[in-house]
Formats: sequence, C-alpha cells, structure tokens
Amino acid sequence: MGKADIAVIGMDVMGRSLALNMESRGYTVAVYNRTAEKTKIFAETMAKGKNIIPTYDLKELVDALKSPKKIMLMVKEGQPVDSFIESLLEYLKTGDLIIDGGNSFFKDTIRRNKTLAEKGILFIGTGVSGGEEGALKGPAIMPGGQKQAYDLIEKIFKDISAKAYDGEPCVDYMGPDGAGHFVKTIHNGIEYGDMQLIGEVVWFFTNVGMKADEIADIMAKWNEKDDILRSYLIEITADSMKQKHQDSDEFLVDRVADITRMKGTGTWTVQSALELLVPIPTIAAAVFSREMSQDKDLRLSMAKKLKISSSRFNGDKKDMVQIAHDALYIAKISSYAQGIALLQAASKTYNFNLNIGRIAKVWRAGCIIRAQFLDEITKAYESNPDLPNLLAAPKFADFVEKNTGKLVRFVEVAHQCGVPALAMSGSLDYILQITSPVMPSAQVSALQRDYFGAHGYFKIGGTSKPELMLNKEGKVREFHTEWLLPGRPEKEITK
Ligand code: NBP
Repeated sequence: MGKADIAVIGMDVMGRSLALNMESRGYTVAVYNRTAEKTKIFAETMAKGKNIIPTYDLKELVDALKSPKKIMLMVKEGQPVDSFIESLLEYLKTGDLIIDGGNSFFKDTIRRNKTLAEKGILFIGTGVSGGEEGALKGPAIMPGGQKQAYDLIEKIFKDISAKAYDGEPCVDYMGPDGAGHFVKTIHNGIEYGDMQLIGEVVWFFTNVGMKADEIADIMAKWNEKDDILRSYLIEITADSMKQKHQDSDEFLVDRVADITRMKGTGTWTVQSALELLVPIPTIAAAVFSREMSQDKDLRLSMAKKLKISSSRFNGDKKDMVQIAHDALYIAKISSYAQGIALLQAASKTYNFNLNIGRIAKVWRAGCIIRAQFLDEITKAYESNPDLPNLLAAPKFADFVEKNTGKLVRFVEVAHQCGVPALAMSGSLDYILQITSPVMPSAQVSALQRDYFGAHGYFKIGGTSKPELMLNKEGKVREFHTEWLLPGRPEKEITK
C-alpha cells in the first residue's frame, strides 16, 4: 500500500467519515484511536479492502506517513487535543503538520499554534461542518493557521470538501492561528439562531391549530427552488415533521420532549459577543431558549402557578403563513447581520483579517446553514467590502424596509396568542435599535450613571440634531453635572 498521505486520529463518527472521504478521493490514510477496539472494528468493517492503514500506537502511526507528516485530530475538544499534541511531539520533526479538526475553543487554538510554532511544528485549527454525512461526502471546511501550513493541506481539503452549485470547493484559508475555529464557532452560533427562528415559527403555527403534516407542507413550499428561505434547515424541518411516531398514529414531533441540549459553541459565540461588545440578541435568544427548554420541571410547575392570559388566533391562517414567511426571512437577515458583525469585531481584535464574502461562499454547501441566501451575502460584500452592516446591503435593505411590518405583526400576534418568540423579537429589536439615531432610554441611563457614579455623559446637538457634540479637534465632548451642589452646575470633562 505504501506510505500514507495523511493520518486521522479519532475513530468516532467524524474521524471515521473523514478518513473514508479522503480514501475515496485517492489518498492513503493512516488511522488511530485511543481505544484500540474502535480502530480494529473500523479496519474490519467500513475500511476493509480500502487504502486505510490501521495503527495501534502513535509511533506506528507517524512511521506510516510520508514526510512532511500531516496528522488530523478528530477528537473531543479540550484536554484530549492537548494530550495528543504532547504525545505526538516526540515523533514529529520541523515542518510537520498537526491539524485539529474538532470544535475547539479558538483561544486554545491560538495558544496551541504559538506553542507548536516555537517547536517548528505547523498547526491548523479548522472547523469541519456538516456532521457525519458532511464529513463522509463533503463538509464545509474553515481552516486557520500559518498560510504555509494551509498550503500543505489545501489540495486534500479541496478534494474532500463539499462543492457549491458552481463547482467551487467549500474550503478557504480563513486567517492566522484561531481564525478557522472562530469562524466555525460563529457558524454554529448562526446555526443556533436559524434553528430557533424556524422553531418559533413552527411553534406559532402549531399553536394556531395546524397539524405537523400541514406545517411540513408549508416548510416544503418554503424550500422550493428560488424561494428566499430555501435552505437545508427548512428542508429537514419539512422532512422530519412528516415523520410518524413508531408506536402510535401521532407525529414524532408531537412526542419529542421540548428539551434542546447543546455542546458549547453557541455559548462561546455569546461569550465572545460579550467580550467584544457586539450585540447578538437573536443568537443569544437561541442559547437562552435552549437553557429555558432544559428546565422542564420548572416550566411545568410555573405553568400551574401562573396563568398568563392569551387570545385565540382568529385571523386568516393563509395570510399569516405569508406574513410568517417574510418575517422569518427578515429575522434571518438580522441574525446573520449580528453574526457577521461579531466576525468583523473579532477580525480586528485578533488580527484574523477575515473576508466575509469568502466565508459566506464556504458556507454555501456541506454545512448545516447552507442556503441560497448566502450567495446574496457574498455578492453584498464583494460589491462593497466596507458595508457597515449586512442590513445596509441594498438588496436586504430594500426587503427589510418594505416588509419589517410583517415581523412586527408576527411578534405581536405570537405574543397575543401566548407564544414566546424571543429570537424573532430579538431580530426585530436589533433592526429597530441599529436604525435608531437616538436609543430609547440610553440617554436616561447615561444620566443615571452620572448621577450616582459621576461617570460623565456625552451630549447631542438637540432633539432634531441627534449627532454627537464634538470639540474643535473632532473629539466627542464629555460632561458631568454636579448633582449635589446647589444649582447643579454642568462642567465639561477634559482629559
Ligand atoms: P466525539 O466528540 O464524541 O469524540 C470522540 C473521540 O474523542 C474518540 O476518538 C475518543 O476516543 C476521543 N477521546 C475522548 Br471522548 N476523550 C479522550 C481522551 N481523554 N483522550 C484521547 N481521546 C479521547 O467524536 P465526534 O462526534 O466524531 O467529533 C469529533 C470532533 O469533531 C469533536 O471535536 C466534535 O466537536 C467535532 N464535530 C463533531 C460533529 C458531529 O456532528 N458529531 C460535527 C462537527 C464537528 P475513545 O474512542 O478512546 O473514547
């Protein structure tokens, strides 16, 4: 069989599928797993007769590889990644490459990249999206690390990646050290947002009396060619909602408990947003909703203790479906605008040099958020890389200007019917806030902070002049009121 082109460590769903994918594109792959039994079973079943070399210790794995050695870790994030890196160092030489393809925290990737670079070992931290099927047939791949390291792996990644409808491989160099894992984290955060928004619309339809198969038909229609909502998540919503429960005549969705668990990338997205001062209310709402979903006992008991009044929906269902369609599209644009703003802020802070148009291109196939809508994002940033926010892109701005009333209506009717819509409202309020020259109550809280803590405040030109007051040098002027002195004099703070 000769020496292997690449090694994969971690023979669980993702590692096995990636190894098979690589082999199917003509590469010889060496594999290893901490628990030897999994490697053995893989070699005797799925990998049987294929150019896959099972190995049972790390020296054997490294020896099976051509130089420079390329080793891809597909193991649980955190300590397992550090411990494999530590063990591999004994066998690697300058110029060899370790790739971490798990969902690692980007700051860990920055740290690992630095430590390994000091030892002459190249390191790529990459997002691999698309789950088991994507890994097997073609995932979206988001690698970050030294450009020189990416050059070593580019051909393999291009060969195994998903291909968009125009044939372009869904992989691109994201940027240095943690860039790839950061982009994958935000991809997952956006995915949380998409799932929650769809979930809220479906739950609204259920609450106005629609059956699961009726909703599945609506979703299938929303996934038709050229529909603005057409996407993988709408497609699988339509498909999964038709599924009948095995032991009864009910639909499976009506028997599935309303508990959504999570692994961590959504939480990391929100934590990064807090750190970088970027509001992402839709994605945060999705994380908070999963948290609330998990406390089933509390919700059951609170439902008995508090009776919140609500009205029955007595409008036209057909009209409401059309309203919900456009409302969902606007909410999605708003959510992506938030995720992209976070990518841009991180790009500045961590010098990732991210290219939003190219990131959207990588997400067009293979990954969970794949959608035809992503093409519009690429076009928007290709025609204007300096867009202040996705909502300002002419095509989106036009739709949002004409149709935000539908999102307002959706949130209003959902709330009247007692249906929570945290993410849909988050999307709406994001649009309302970002287009407010003066933020409601922000002025009041600025004054409160100055009153109790002498924290200072800025001033605007007047009620019809919302621009900040500047000094001759163009700097914002800051003021403080002496609240405890007679006459409460105002003074300008000079620093
Ligand atoms: P898991 O995330 O479940 O990890 C299983 C692998 O990690 C096995 O090889 C296991 O070895 C190894 N491992 C564990 Br667990 N603890 C270890 C330790 N202390 N030392 C050494 N090895 C250890 O597998 P997966 O679902 O295939 O995912 C792999 C990576 O890809 C993860 O980072 C995941 O977040 C990411 N990812 C997963 C998906 C997905 O849909 N599943 C999608 C995208 C990305 P063992 O067999 O000896 O226990």
